[in-house]
Amino acid sequence: MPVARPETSDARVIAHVDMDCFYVQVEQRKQPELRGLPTAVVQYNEWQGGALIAVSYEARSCGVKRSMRGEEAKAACPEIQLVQVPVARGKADLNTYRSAGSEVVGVVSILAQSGKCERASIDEVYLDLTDAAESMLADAPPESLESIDEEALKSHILGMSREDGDDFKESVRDWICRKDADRRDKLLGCGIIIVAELRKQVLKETEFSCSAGIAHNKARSYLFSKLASGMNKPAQQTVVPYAAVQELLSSLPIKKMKQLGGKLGTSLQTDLGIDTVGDLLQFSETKLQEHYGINTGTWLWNIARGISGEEVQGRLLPKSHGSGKTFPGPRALRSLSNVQHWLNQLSEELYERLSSDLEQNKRIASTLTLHASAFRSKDSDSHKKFPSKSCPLRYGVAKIQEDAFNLFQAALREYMGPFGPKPQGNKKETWRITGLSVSASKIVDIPSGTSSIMRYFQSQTTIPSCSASGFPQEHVAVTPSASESCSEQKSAETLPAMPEEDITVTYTSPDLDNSYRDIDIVLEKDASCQSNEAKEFPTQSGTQTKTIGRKINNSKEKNRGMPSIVDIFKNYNASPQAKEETQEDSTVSLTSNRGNLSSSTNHSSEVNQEVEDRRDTEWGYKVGEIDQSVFDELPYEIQRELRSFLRPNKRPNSGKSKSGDGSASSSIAHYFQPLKR
Ligand code: TTP
Repeated sequence: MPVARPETSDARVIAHVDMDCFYVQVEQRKQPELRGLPTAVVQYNEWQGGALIAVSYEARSCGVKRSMRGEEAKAACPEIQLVQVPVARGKADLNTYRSAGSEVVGVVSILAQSGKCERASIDEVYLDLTDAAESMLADAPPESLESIDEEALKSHILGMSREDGDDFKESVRDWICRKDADRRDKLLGCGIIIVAELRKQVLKETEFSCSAGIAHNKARSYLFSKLASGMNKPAQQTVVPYAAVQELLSSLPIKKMKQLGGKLGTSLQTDLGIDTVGDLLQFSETKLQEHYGINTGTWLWNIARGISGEEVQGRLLPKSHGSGKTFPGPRALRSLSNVQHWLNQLSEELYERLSSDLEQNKRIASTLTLHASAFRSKDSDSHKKFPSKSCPLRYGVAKIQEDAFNLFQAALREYMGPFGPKPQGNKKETWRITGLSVSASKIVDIPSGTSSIMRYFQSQTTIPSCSASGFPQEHVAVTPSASESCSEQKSAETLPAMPEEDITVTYTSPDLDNSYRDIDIVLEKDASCQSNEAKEFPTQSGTQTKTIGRKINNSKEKNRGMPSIVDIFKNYNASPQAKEETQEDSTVSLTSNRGNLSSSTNHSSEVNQEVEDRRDTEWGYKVGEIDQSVFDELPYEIQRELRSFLRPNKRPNSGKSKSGDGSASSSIAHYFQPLKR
C-alpha cells in the first residue's frame, strides 16, 4: 500500500531521467553500423522469432511495437535489424545492459554534484536538483545569462500556450527568464538549464541519449516524463510548471498513476466509480480514508492534487538482485528435477551478482525469496496464485540452490493443497511452472572496518583447513533448512513482469565481470581433503553436540559455502585458564569442537564424549579474548547477534522471528550455515 508523506516543500526541483530505447542503444554502441537503422532487441526462442523487448524509435515509426514477436516486426518493417539478447546458462544474460546502466548512473551522479541521485531501474534515475537550482538562481539566474543552451530551449513546457507561428524556442526562453514568475517556476527554469547540460554530458560520455521530466516533486517528474514519453522522446525534456499540474492530472486515467495500475486502481474504478484523477478530486480525504484506511486515503487525496512528499533517495545501487526465467506454453516445467535444474541456474546467476556486490560495494543481502507462476491443469482452481516464499539468505552457490529448491517445495505443497502434488514421474501430475525467479533483498552495507570482510574470509584460506593427517576441520551447524525456517508468510513482492521468456529484472547490479571467489577458494581447499572421520556438529543454539561421520571426497562438496561461525573463532582457543573462567558472566559459550587444529586430528569417540561432557564450557571465551578487529570486520548483523552472545546468560534465538517473517531474523547462522546433509 502506498504511504502518504507530507510534502516538505513544493519549491523543489526533481528530475526523472530515462534512457531512450535503452537495450537498443547498448547494442548500437557495440555495433555502430546499426545506428539510425530500425532496430529491435529480441529474446530469441524458436516461436515466431522471439519476443521484442526494446525497439528503436526508427522501428517504432514503422509501426513496430514491443508487444510484437520477431516475425511480426519483420512483417511490419522488413528492414528491421533484430539483435538477440546474449544467452548464458540457457537464459538471457543481461549483464551488458546492467553494466551500461551502472555506467550511466555513475556519470549522472557525478554530474548531479551535490544533488541526490537515486537509481530507479536499469535505465532510470531520479535527481534532486533543488540545491543546484537554488544556487543558480542566487548566483547566475537565467535572465542574467548571455545565452541559453539550445538543448534547454528545445524543452517542452506543459501547459504553455503557444500561438501558431510563434518561435518555439523564443517562447521557452521567455518562460525560463520571466522575472515576474513564481519562485517555484523560477527554480524549474534553472532546472531546465541544469538538466539540458547534464543530458548533453551523458551523451558525450556514454554515447547514450536520454529524456527527462522536470517537476516540483518525484511523482510529477516521473508521471509526466513517462506520459510524455510517446510524445516527447527520444532525447527531449519535459517540464511540469506548478500551475499546469491540476489541469493535466484531471483528465488522466486513474490506472496511469504510479501505484494505481493494480488492485487499488481497480478498486477505485469498481467500488467508487473513479476513472480519472479528476473524478478522485470529488472525494474528501475522510471519505477516502473510510474506504482505504487513513494512510492510503491521505495518499490518494494528495496524489489527486499532485502532492507527494516522497524524497529522492541517495542510492546508486540496486535495492535487490534477482534472476528469473519464464517457461511459456509447452515449455512449462512439469517435474521437480526440471525445476531444480533451473533453480540451480538462477541461483548461480544470483550468487554471481551477490558476490560482485559484496566485492565491489561491500554489501550483503539477507533475504532470499522464491517467486513462481504456475497453473494446475486439471483444477477448477487453476488461477490460484503460487505463493512466494522467503528465508534468510546464506552465502554460497550450493546453499542458495538448496534453499531455493526447499522454498519451492514448501510453496508447491501449499499451492497443491492438502492432497499435495502427485508423485514425481506420475503422468497425472497436475502442476505446471511457467515462471521461476529467485531474488535477494534487504541488502545492507558492511560497516567499514580496519580491513574488508573479504580479506577476512580470504584469511580463512590461510588457516590450514586440513589437519596433519589430512582430515578437514569442518564444523557443520545443524540448522533449520530453508523449508523449515522459511517464512510461510506470502511475500509482498510478486514475480516481476516478464516478457515472454526471461524475466528482466529492473534493479540490477553493477559490473559483474569479477572473479570474486574467496568463499569457494576456502572450500575448495577443504574439499581437497578426504575424510571418513566423525565430525562434531554443533547445533545452531550452541547447546548440543552431535557426532556424525561423513566422507568428503566428492567434487560436489567443493563450493559448499562458508565455514560455520564457530570456525571464525577457531584460532581463539580457550586457554585452560579461560576455561576455568567460563562460568563468569562475561563469556561467550559456543559449542563446538576445540579450536586447536592439531587437537582435532584424532576425533575419537573419547574425544567426543569429552566434548559432550564439557559442552557448555568447551567454547567459553572471555569477552576480552575476542579480537576487536575481527569482530569489527563481521557484517553488522552478525556483530549484533554476537553481542547477544556476549550479554550474560543470553543466547541468540533459533532464527525464527516471532513475526513469522523469516527474513527479519538476523541469525548469525544464516550467513554461515552449511548445507543440510
Ligand atoms: P523502458 O525504459 O521501459 O523502455 P526503453 O528504454 O526500451 O524505451 P523508452 O525510450 O520508451 O524508455 O525499458 C528499459 C529497458 O528495459 C528496455 O530497453 C528493455 C528492458 N525491458 C525488458 O526487458 N522488458 C520489458 O518488459 C520492458 C518494459 C523493458
